[in-house]
Amino acid sequence: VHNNPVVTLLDYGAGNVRSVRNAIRSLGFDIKDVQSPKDILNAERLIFPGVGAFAAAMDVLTQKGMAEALCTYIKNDRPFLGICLGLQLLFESSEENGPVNGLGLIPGVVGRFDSSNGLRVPHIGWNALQLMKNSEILNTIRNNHVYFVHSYRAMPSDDNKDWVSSTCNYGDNFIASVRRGNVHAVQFHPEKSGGTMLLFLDCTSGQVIACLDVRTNDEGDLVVTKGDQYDVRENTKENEVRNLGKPVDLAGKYYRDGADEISFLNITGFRDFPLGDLPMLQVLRYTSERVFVPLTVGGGIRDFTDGSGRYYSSLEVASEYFRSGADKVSIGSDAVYAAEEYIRSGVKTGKSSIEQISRVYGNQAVVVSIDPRRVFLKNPDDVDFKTVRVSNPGPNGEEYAWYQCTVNGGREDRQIGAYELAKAVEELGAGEIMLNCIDCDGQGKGFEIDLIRLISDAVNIPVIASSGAGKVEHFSEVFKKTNASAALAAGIFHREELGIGSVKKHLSNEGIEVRLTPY
Ligand code: 1PR
Repeated sequence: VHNNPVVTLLDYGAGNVRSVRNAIRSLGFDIKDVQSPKDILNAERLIFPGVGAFAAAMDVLTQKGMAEALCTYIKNDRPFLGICLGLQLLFESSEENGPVNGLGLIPGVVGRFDSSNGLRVPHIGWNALQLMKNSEILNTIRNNHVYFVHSYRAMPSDDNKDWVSSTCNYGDNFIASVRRGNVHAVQFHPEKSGGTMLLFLDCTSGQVIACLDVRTNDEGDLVVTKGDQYDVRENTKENEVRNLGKPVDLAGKYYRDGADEISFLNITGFRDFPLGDLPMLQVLRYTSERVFVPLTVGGGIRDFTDGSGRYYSSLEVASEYFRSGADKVSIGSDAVYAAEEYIRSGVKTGKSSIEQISRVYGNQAVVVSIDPRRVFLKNPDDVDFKTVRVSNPGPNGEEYAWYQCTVNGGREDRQIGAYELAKAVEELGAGEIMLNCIDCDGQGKGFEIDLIRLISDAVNIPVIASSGAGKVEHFSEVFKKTNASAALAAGIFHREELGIGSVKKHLSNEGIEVRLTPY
């Protein structure tokens, strides 16, 4: 019998470590899960992919007696790799919901990035490392470009300079990795950094995201579909759901083509209970086995009572998505209700899906998907919502517009604008905004620049521009004219009118930094 070498994995159950598991397996290791402190002490090599919030992780580690075992293991210079929060926990304390004490192995306090001068937080994206000392694990990363997603970071100082093996610049120079003897920890996500097979040529400021709208067709098969202003049915007598392919296959193709992230939207999630929708969970499981860039999933994230009266919180729904392989969840309708309630009462109840999920999994795991419709106005004072002077006047010469939010896949209008919603959800703890526009969806005429500029200037969290891409120039336009961090498209990729590679090549030629892949 051939036994694979074993990696011991410390997974305390607070989030998605599926991609770490898959990456470990793809390198030919078997995984042994830590059940007790003894498993830590006996590990031959230990990987600790920290997920969730600092305080919650420390609580679990302390309660289970694992904090002490970890300290002993690390002090004995046993082979160790901490990832993300698995790096932060090694420090003395964190300001995240704190101060909260950490394991205290490395001098320093983990603090939040300072967003007061316009820096977007969380820091999400591919960035270059500045190597400070030799660390074999960094040598496997070509051109030093790696994927980060975090709001908190530790800073290099005289006290911890023995540890720091690389730094990265985002607003300030923070610790990207540490190394002492056999102990390694990284703030970035090696399991999401394309593996060693990807050639990173430059650092990103424009990310390209492929979006897969998924739903069950009339035959009961889960298909990737695509709307025309959100109408996904064909214009035929049968009126069938447009079918553009299989979700797992397409996600794999887009990953190989160089997508920086893949989004799945379960577009009928607002009416079907997603935990009843096992195929979607299966899609995530399969995809995360072969796609090593971040996966976002949305649709139906809200509190729910099923047919038998069993209540599920939105947190439970999201947890199931994370366990199945999602890195982030995207909330549509429920974010609108939460924002309306927050604006009305001025009170953060802590109970909304955004607050619950970000508290446990961190802000960077919570995306809010906005589905606005443009409403032209003759006079900006006609509404109480934020308006813009439009670049292209409306059908009756209107020079202004506001962007009205909708719920249930655009089926119901609400009395809240995209601007008001974006500000409110940022305050409630959303870490990113996926900004669609129903008018532009599927039209191929370009992104709604006025809207994207309005929102990307209004918030400090990253904004993904979505809806309307039809040619490569639309991508460069949105990065040049707005502060969007990423551009998302669906139809043109599904219909193979444009490849992700050619979009990135164009962006690069236009002087916009992208992560290029060797394919
Ligand atoms: O409300 O939390 O259950 O979430 C539902 C999610 O499903 C929301 O994120 C909402 O945007 C999405 N959704 C609902 N109905 C539709 C539909 O099309 N009928 N799809 C829908 C939204 C829009 C974009 C699309 C871009 C780019 N899809 O994601 O991919 O517009 O398209 P293009 O490049 O072809 O122009 P909840």
